[in-house]
Amino acid sequence: MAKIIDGKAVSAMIKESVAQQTKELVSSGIKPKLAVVIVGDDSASRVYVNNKKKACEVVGFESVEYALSKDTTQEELLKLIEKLNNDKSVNGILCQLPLPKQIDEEAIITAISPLKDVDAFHAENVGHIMIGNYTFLPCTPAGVMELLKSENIEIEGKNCVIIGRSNIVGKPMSMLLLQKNGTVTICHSKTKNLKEITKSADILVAAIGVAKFVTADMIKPGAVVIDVGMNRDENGKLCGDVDFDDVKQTASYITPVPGGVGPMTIAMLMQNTLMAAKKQNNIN
Ligand code: L34
Repeated sequence: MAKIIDGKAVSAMIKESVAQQTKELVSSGIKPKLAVVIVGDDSASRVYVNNKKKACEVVGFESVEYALSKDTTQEELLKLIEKLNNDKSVNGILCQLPLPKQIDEEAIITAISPLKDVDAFHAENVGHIMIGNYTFLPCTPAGVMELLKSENIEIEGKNCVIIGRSNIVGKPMSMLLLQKNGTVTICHSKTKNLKEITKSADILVAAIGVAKFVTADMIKPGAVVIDVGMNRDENGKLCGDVDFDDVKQTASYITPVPGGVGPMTIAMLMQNTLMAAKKQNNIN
């Protein structure tokens, strides 16, 4: 039976450390500020954005929300981004994805100043991640790395298999695991013999977006299973990409949904925003 990795607890510890450092910054007159942009009325995005604003409050940041209607044009959004880029009081800009169809996500990500890009989605920051000299960590993959660290799970020389190749999770996740000397395989919808590959994984990261996709027969006994998915099951209940009850019998460690990777994404966003505020004020 797998040990459940408590993402809520690890996230609380990271936020505590951010809160401590924030106190010091505030006492020298600097209060980190995150601008959160949400376009449209996606209910999941609303929940995540609310969690982010709550976290800002917990760690002592200021946060400001820009909630735009679903018919917002790309030009209007670009104008807002430009305003936030030029606003010296704003340290971090987060534009919650997905965006409505009329807006080109790539164009928006590119418009955000790399210095305020606390998601680390801008090509410049992605490039830094690829080279290995990064300031901003991609929040979700960095959160996964923290979960592994919290249980002293070794990565070096391990077979690390990621299902999913998104720019937000799969691709940057592969870079962070590689940085720690894992042997990394990325699987996706065109992968042949998926089960054969996942069965070779010592560490399996599921970032597919299909409820309960990963079942026990796809797992090597004793594997570490990290669930990045955020779906609703047939009863409308929140669930991950991993069939938790099934896989927990076979894995050595497993992350739950909710309470696993989700809270970590938010903790790492807090860390990035703190970092942005420090950098912009020439502090270490
Ligand atoms: N720009 N867009 C941008 N940055 C991001 O880092 C994200 N992501 C993903 C979607 N779009 C984004 C998030 O914030 C996913 N994501 C995210 C953040 C938080 C949570 C889940 C996804 C979260 O708080 N999950 C809770 C449960 C939430 C619920 O009750 O619905 C959990 O315990 O997993």
